[in-house]
Amino acid sequence: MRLTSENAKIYVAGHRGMVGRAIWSHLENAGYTNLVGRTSEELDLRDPHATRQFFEEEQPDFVVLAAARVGGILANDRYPADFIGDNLAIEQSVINAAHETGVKRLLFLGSTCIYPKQAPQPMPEDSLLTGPLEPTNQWYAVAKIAGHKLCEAYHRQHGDDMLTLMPTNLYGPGDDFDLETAHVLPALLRKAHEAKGAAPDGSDAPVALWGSGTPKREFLYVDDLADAVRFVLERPEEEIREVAPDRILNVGVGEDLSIKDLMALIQDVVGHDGPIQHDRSKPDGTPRKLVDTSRLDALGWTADTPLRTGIEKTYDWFRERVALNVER
Ligand code: GFB
Repeated sequence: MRLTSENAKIYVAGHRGMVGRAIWSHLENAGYTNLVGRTSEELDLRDPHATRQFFEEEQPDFVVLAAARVGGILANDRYPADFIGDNLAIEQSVINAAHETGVKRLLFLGSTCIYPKQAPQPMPEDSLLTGPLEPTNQWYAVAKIAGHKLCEAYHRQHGDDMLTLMPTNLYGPGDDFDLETAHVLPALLRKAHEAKGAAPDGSDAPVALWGSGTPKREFLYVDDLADAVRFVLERPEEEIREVAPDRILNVGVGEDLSIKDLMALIQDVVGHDGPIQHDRSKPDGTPRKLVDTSRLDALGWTADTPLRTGIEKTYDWFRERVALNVER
């Protein structure tokens, strides 16, 4: 028996971002007709008073907190105050308002950068806070750890049904393709696309790969995360308590690859065979962050979009929407 009825009012915080948009359409397709969203212009979630007023007015039954300031390794390293400050403010506003207005379940989305730089691979949920963080994204990581701890604290002190999903690196339609702020997969897709035939002699121009290319990353297609969000939202509390007494669940695909191999796969999808140049002035970040997915496996969920399929879908979206605007 699932926790959520079809007319349950579900507030998707951050419904216009890559993740929130995928969650919204996935919930609609699953038959949920009572979804609520606000753009950041309509409601600044960093403002606790405006957020509380919104919760009082709308009285959502369920909340998915996908709103966050996100970005790739360079953005995290360059804008630490934004990454820790904005995300802490959003979490405080939304999680506190959910508690104060009696939301049935709040699902908070974190990120696997919260685990220690040298965590055992694959990283189990209980490796949290067992070692130092990766410096480049410690700001975002501390904010996401605080958000998870706030959910855990409300559960312990007040019995609130709040829990955290920890997705691995996400990608897909609606991603950020700005080369300064993007994550690696969309950045390399755009670079390879724009380098095709761009050399003076009409051959493919070189693509600049940041760092050594040796770090390994795991990539989860955003629609699979959206399915995991729906799946966990529907789980009865006793099932959650059984596998995740500490209220945290990793979401991943169970395999990773080096950035170098990702580049080769993207070149194959895009049809780029120019040279790859390493920009060693850029950071490698954490050497690896593969997540242990045994808790979600135990609940009966696994991801099902192969990496190549997800890259092809993302590239199609990019060409239809982003490349044209950028080229214009
Ligand atoms: O995806 P990414 O920016 O973030 O970088 P993280 C992953 C790896 O790809 C790093 C390399 O080793 C980068 O040096 N890389 C190679 C590139 N070429 C590029 C490029 O053109 N652009 C980018 N962006 N990377 C993020 C955290 O860490 O993971 C966030 O900073 C969040 O806070 C996210 O947690 C999930 O995977 O290293």
